Amino acid sequence: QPIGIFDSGIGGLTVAKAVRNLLPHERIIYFGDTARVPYGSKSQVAIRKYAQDDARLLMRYQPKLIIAACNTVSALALDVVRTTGSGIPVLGVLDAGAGLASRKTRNGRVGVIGTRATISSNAYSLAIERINAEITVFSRACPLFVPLAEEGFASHASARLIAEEYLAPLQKEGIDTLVLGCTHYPLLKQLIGEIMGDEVIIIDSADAVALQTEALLQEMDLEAPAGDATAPHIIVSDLPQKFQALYTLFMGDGIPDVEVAEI
Ligand code: DGN
Repeated sequence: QPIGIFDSGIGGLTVAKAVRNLLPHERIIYFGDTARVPYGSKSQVAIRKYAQDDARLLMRYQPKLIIAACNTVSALALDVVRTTGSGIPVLGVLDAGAGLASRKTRNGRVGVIGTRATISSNAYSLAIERINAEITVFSRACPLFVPLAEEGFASHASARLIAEEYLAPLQKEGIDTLVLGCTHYPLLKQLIGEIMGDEVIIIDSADAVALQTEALLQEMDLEAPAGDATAPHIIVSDLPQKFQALYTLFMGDGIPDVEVAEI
C-alpha cells in the first residue's frame, strides 16, 4: 500500500521529497490539485470542500496513511480529511511543524510564516500554545514567497529584499525558532536562514512530517516494503505549462509519468 500525499498544487512535493529521502522504499502517491491552486487565498468553505475531494481521490488508491502536505488544508480542514479517510491515519504538516518547534525553542518565542489563510486561521499559534502554554507565537503572512519560489527566484536580490521586509517584525520579537508554515518555503530556507541569523532554528514542516511518518509506520508495525525504490506516482488535476520545470525545482530530479485526473 502506498503513502498518499496531497497538496493544493506542486508545493507539497517538498513533503514528497522529504518522505522519499527518509523512507526511500515506500511507494508514494501524490495528488496536486493544480487546477484549483492556490488554496491560500480561498474561503474556509471552499478549502474544506477541496480537501474532501483531494482525500477522496487518494482513497481510490487505498493508501496506508494520508499526509496533508498543504499547510492551508492542515490549518482549516484536517478533520475533513480524517472523516474522508475513514479510519486510516492522517498526518498534517501543521501539527508536525508545531510539535517540532515547541520541542526546539529555548526562549519560548516562536515565529511562524505562511500563507494568509494559514496565518489568519491562527492554527499554528493554537497548536503550539496547546502543546506548551508558556510559548508565545509571532506570526506573519508572506504571500509573495509562493510566486518567488515558483519563479526560481530563491537566490535573487528581489527575493532577499522582500524576505527582509517580511521577516523584520519577527526579528524584532527576539524569536529563536521559526516555522516554515507553507509548502513552498523550504525552497527559500537558505535565504530565510541567512536573514534570521544562526541563532534562529528554522523548522521545515516537510522534514517534521516525514519524521512523524517514519515514527507512525514503526508504530503501525507493517511489513517493510520490498524491492527497489520507485519514482512517486504523480496525479494532478491540471497539467500547467511549467509543470516539468516546477517538478524538477521541487523534487530535484526529472519528471516521472504524470496522470491527469478529473476532480
Ligand atoms: N500549499 C500551500 C500551503 O502550504 O499553504 C501553498 C500554496 C497555496 O495554496 N498558496
